[in-house]
Amino acid sequence: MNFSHDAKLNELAAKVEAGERLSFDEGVALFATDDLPALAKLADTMRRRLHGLTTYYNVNRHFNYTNICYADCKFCGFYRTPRQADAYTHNIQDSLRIAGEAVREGATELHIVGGLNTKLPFSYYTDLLSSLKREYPRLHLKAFTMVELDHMARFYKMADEEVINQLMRAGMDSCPGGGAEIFREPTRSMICTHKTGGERWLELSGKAHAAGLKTNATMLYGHIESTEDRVDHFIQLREQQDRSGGFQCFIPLAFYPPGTQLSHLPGPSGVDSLKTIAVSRLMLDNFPHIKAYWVMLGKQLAQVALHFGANDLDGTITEGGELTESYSVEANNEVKISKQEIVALIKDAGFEAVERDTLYNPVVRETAAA
Ligand code: V47
Repeated sequence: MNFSHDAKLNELAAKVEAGERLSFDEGVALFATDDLPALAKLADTMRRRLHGLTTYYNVNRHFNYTNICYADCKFCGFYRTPRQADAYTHNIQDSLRIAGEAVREGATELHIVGGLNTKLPFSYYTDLLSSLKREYPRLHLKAFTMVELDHMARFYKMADEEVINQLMRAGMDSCPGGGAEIFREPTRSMICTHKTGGERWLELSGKAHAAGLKTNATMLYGHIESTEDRVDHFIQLREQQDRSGGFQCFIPLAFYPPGTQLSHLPGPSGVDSLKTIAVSRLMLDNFPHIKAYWVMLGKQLAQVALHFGANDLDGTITEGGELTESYSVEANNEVKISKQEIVALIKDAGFEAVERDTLYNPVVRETAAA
């Protein structure tokens, strides 16, 4: 089927239709195309084969337990040093209050992440999880990135498996996909010198999967990385998924420059974001879900991204997420969307909205307003 003025894209369309895996060079070629409608069609073909018209969202809340972090990543506007006036660490009481609000608003998931804070004992993390689980046993705790797990293993001198097992016993149900950034060197070291390396991030994902956890994966794009860095990132994730199989969802994160050490950069354009979503859908043939994260894309671009291969809009999120509040491209950093608004975005784009839990099971509510 020829539907593009780009001959290479027509060749790749045949491969995608036959369900064949795309190579590194083909990923680079997809990014190079100017035929955006044809790229959208290709990614949408794959998305519809996997999910039909179903587009997922969830009712969740982000909880950032501390903003104190020693990693000093150049792209991050969230972290503080312990002496800064607005540095904080939430205690268990704060956490229970925030989780309680989330549950009353109908949240099925609490997304828990924080900085690398050397003042905390390991028991801080297990107490946090077990208190939340005790009080709200039905709330899914999607907690700690591979970077936090790596920090715990090294700082508390524990085996990776021991860290994972103890956190699981305390109540960790799955892990979010943060901290992946860009795996390839030298780019990774240029933007996050002191962070867990790419290989180690992937190794820990494999160990989390082996322990029975589902995890997500992200990629931070639109800063200093090259097209080759992005495609390499997809291939490394795809190979890890072949090995361990526990990734649920890929989330491309559009770089938001204000307040960071890279604030002079423009961030990605709308076209670049749509291409990145589409190419990730096509390259990550063993990832079930691609999320258009509206907080970083903006609601309108996230809606359009549903036609470029994305099948998930993430969640209602609501306040209490200091990390996301300082990032959002939405007016006045407003990180808020109602369930009705997210459903309307999906329907208006021509898709069917399905509320999911963290593990992509449909959520059935007793009342429409719940
Ligand atoms: O790891 C940091 C990114 C991530 C900036 O798993 C930035 O469902 C843009 O991982 N501009 C944290 N992005 C967020 C994250 C996430 C979000 C939503 C859902 C899930 C999930 C995971 O945010 C960090 C980093 O890659 N980030 N600074 C910035 N200035």
